[in-house]
Amino acid sequence: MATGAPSAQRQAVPVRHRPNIAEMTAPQVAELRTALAKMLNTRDDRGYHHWAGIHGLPLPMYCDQAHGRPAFLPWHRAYLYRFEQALRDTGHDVMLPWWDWTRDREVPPAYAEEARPNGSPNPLHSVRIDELALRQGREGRGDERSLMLAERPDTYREPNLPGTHLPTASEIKRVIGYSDFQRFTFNLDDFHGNVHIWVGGHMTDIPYAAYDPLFWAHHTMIDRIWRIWQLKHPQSSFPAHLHDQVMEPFHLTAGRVLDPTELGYDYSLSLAQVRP
Ligand SMILES: [Cu+2]
Repeated sequence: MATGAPSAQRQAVPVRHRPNIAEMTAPQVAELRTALAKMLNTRDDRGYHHWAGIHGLPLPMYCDQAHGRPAFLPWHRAYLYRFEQALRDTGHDVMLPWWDWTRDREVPPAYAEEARPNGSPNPLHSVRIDELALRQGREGRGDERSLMLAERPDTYREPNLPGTHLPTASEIKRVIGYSDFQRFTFNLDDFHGNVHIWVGGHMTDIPYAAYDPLFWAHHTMIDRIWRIWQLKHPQSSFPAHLHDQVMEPFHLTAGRVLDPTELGYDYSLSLAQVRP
């Protein structure tokens, strides 16, 4: 079964490239922040809280199907895709940026700065968590850590604490070398978890992680690594049982998200990265 290598005969949608956050210009970052601020002020199913809540709290927690499971990559790809559509629905021409933590070994300044140049709060820095999600966390509907984190209504980070580890370029290179999809998935899932722990604060807790705007840049990096892997291993098979599995609540099968270009996005890659 195809792994998502580009096919010449299907080019239904225009393809836009997701940017590296480190390469975005100040006006591009400003645009992203404006779009996110609008999404934060939207209190229906196009809003930030709706999308952040799908990952964990408020209940139900959909990501149960997506961590430590073979669906880890397609589930999160569908999730990013729908989130990006909602972000673009604000009327701003922005794409989800990725944070290459193998190169940029700190929280990107666009996310770390507390205020925008005009002095207003930077929505990439911190987000006020959904009321119901906080209440459910306090009631023990999340996990142990949620009980403590629910007392902090605004997402925070505490990066690089002793004992935490940010995956290195050579570690990720090794993982990309695994030709078996499931072996690749489970190893990448582990390294992805290391980044959550390294960032600290709400990112360490599945029920609240997606409220931190850095979550999206991290997972876009994970999605990009999968894309590199797909191009490097065009012959690798995708598990048949996963192919028709619906990634809930996105109404997309795993098979439907294999080729990013059919979803209207891609990543710019160097030849060295994708040469099989
Ligand atoms: Cu994650």
